[in-house]
Parts: sequence; C-alpha cells; structure tokens
Amino acid sequence: MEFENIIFKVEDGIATLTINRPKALNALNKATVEDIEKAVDYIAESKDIQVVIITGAGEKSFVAGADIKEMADYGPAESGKWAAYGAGVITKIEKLPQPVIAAVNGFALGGGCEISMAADFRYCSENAIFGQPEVGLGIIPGFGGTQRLARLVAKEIIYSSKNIKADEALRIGLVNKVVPQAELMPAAIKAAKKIMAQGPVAVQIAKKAINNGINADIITGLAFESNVFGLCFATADQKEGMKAFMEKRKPEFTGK
Ligand code: DAK
Repeated sequence: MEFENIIFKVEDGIATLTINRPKALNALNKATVEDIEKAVDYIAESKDIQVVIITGAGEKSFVAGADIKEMADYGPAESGKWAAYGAGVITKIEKLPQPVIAAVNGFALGGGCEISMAADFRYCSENAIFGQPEVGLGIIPGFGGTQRLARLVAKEIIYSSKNIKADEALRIGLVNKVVPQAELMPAAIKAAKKIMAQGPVAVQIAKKAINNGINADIITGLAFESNVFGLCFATADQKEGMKAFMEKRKPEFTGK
C-alpha cells in the first residue's frame, strides 16, 4: 500500500503505523486522517497482524494535533463534519481487534493525545508532552478528548480500591498538583487565571461536553462532542485563536 502522510510496515505480525509529516510536527490534516483510516481498515481485516504500534516520525513529536492551518477558516458545518469523520477514524483504532500500543515519541497534543488515548496502552519517551490545548485556540477537543480523558483517569482510581495519598493521587491523575499547605490558595488562583486566559466560550462548551458525555455511553458522548465542536467555529474566539497561532502571538479572546 502506498501512502503520502504515513509510513506503514508489517513485520513479524506487528503493524507499525508512523504518522509522517515532520515539518508540521506530524499534525493531522485531512489527507493524513484518510491515510490512517485506510491502514486501519486494512489492519482490521488482516489475519497476519497480531499487534499494532502507532508512532510519529522524528524525535520531537508524536502528533502536534489536528492541522490548525487547514482548520482555521472552517465554518460550523464543515468543522462538525470533519470532527465526526476524524472521531470515527479514532474510534476505528479503538475498536481494532488487535491490541494497539501508542509509542509516544514527543508532543502528543490535541488530536495526538486523543489518538494515544484510543490505544490500549501508551509507552512514551522521556521527552513526551501530553496536552489538550484546544480551548486556547477557541475550540474544544474534537477526536474524543472530552470523553476518553475523563474515562481513562476514572478506571485507574476504581481498580486500585484503596485510600490514596497526595503523591499517588498526583501520579494517577486524581489531583493535578500537590503544593505545601500555605501555597494551596495561591496555586488555585493561578490555575483559575490560566483557565481565564483561554477561549471562554470553548472552556464552557468543553465542560458541557465532558459532563454530558460522562453520564452517557461513549458513542453518545462522542456524538455530542462532534456537535458542539462545530459550534466553536461560529465564534469569534475560534477565528482569533487560530489567527493568533498562525501569527505566532497570544490570542485576545472576547468570549464571543
Ligand atoms: N497544525 C499545523 N501546523 C503545526 C501544528 C498544528 N497543530 N503544530 C505545529 N505546526 C507547525 C508550526 O506551525 C511550524 O510550522 P512553520 O511555522 O515552520 O511553517 C512547525 O510545525 C514547527 O512548529 P513550531 O515552530 O511551533 O515548533 P516549536 O518547537 O516552537 O513548538 C509546539 C512546538 C508543539 C509547542 C507548537 O508547534 C504548538 O503549540 N503547536 C500547536 C499545538 C496545538 O495547539 N495542538 C492542538 C491542535 S487543535 C478534529 C479532531 C480533533 C481536533 C480537531 C478536529 N476532527 C476530527 C476534525 C483537535 C484539535 C486539535 O488538535
């Protein structure tokens, strides 16, 4: 099989799918997602492939997210359609009959973090950085992030079935930060200010997507995420967030 944006190899029963756009830190444009889908469809039908590894080309980035330059001028309908298509491809990865390992070799941001969460488990190099930076662009995660990130953390807490001290709570992601008692309130205020610097509409839509999804089955949650993802593209915040990225400056959000 020939691909433009991925390298696909099958050796000794292991399929390795390497996302290969190093100049854009392996960001996912539509053509790349189409290549991934083609490879995943092939893997699903294969009798020879026993395990799948997904990684990124180079040493800097696994996947730096969806391609912001491609998405910047989308409107609500186009972006909703794109989100539903992309989320569907990620769900195909999750549903593969073979175990899938994400080998995270650097930035796993936005769609990159979401692809890694669709794998059965994740190994990462020491330089790996995970994140869902979408609300800083005036949008929300669109590849299942509002659904899978919440579920992933919950699993580990329930399976461990014991009281959890601060350091372990930090390790398993139950708390986000541990600080000395005297620094607790200043740290909470600093976190609040960091949230306030993001796209205000996107933050509220993301919260709604997470809360609505967590009480629903994942398919319903993903459908809700795809719908409200499209809504972000009707906001001035999305235009400003993506314009600011391309102009390499901080966004000035208006909450509209
Ligand atoms: N899109 C397009 N280009 C990107 C990119 C991205 N996500 N990330 C990096 N690049 C490009 C940069 O623009 C730059 O290109 P040139 O300026 O050289 O032409 C090149 O890659 C190298 O990046 P930098 O020069 O910025 O490298 P640094 O080491 O300085 O910084 C960085 C690395 C990863 C911190 C930075 O590049 C960065 O912040 N990148 C954006 C990360 C981000 O916000 N990711 C989330 C994207 S939004 C959907 C599903 C999901 C989503 C959307 C739709 N569908 C299903 C439709 C999710 C949304 C996202 O993922």
